[in-house]
Amino acid sequence: MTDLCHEIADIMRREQSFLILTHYRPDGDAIGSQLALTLALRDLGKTVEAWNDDEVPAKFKFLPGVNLITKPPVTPKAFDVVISIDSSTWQRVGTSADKIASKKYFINIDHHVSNEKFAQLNWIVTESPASGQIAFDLIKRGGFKLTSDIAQCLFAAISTDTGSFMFGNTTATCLRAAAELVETGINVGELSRHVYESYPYARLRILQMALADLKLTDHKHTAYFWVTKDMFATSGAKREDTEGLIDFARSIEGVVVALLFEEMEEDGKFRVSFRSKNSKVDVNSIARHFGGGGHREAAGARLTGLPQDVETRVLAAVTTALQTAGI
Ligand SMILES: [Mn+2]
Repeated sequence: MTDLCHEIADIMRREQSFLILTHYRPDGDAIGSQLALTLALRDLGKTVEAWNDDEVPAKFKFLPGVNLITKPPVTPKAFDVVISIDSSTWQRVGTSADKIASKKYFINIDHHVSNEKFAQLNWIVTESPASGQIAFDLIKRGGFKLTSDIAQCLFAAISTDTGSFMFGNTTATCLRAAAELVETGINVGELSRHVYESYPYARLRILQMALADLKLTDHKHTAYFWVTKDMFATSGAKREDTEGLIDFARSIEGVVVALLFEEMEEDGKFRVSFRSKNSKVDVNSIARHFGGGGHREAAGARLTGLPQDVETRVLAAVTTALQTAGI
């Protein structure tokens, strides 16, 4: 693929202290990839830290080594190597960025097309469905040991970013990687129960409220719904619980674009998630128009303004994209 893989593997062998970062509001790929690298480095006898501003979502707390992820410290620390994985921008690692006193090497590993190549060494594989698959490649080709602990983390990463091997980004390479991970002895059924069947009841409650107002537009090619601050308060759902809710809008027959509008805690701020079921509609470019980004088929953006205005602006951009695509 690229010899950046070997260059990074050499640095991992040669240097001693490491910091592994990923994006805030971490998803399965973020946590799984971050933990896999952290565990691989620990197995090499290295000093390694892993930070995140946000808590690990409850459903990923079963992953091996999850307690190694801490909040960034108050006082900045020095590292030989800082690796960011699955974060498309340096800003998305959150406050960790301000807690690094110094670093010799700065490495960025990611699969987002929107990656800003902010480090010294940028290993961006946009064909990879998950950062976990790039981490898998690094571990395999770098000559590191693929333990079943690491395999569990990588399987969780790849499984979640491919919608359990269901989305169009699921390639033969990805399934081969998954097969190798399973060969280490991991229990796929048990892992999937943690990841997909251990949701708090509050998540279903907020889903119930949100779906009550689901709307279709653009000749039923666009489905969208809202989660509001009121819904969070009434249901008791946490912010992390909205992950994956958009798939319910996406699952409707004939829907091409699914949107989830989420009202943030701060007044006038909104997070919009975008999904596309048609390769002709690139939601990454729609999200970029609003200062966000992601992948062609899954992206996000943060907008400010009045809720009605935010909704109108986003829907207008989606209508244009559908028309341009001839849908
Ligand atoms: Mn990812």
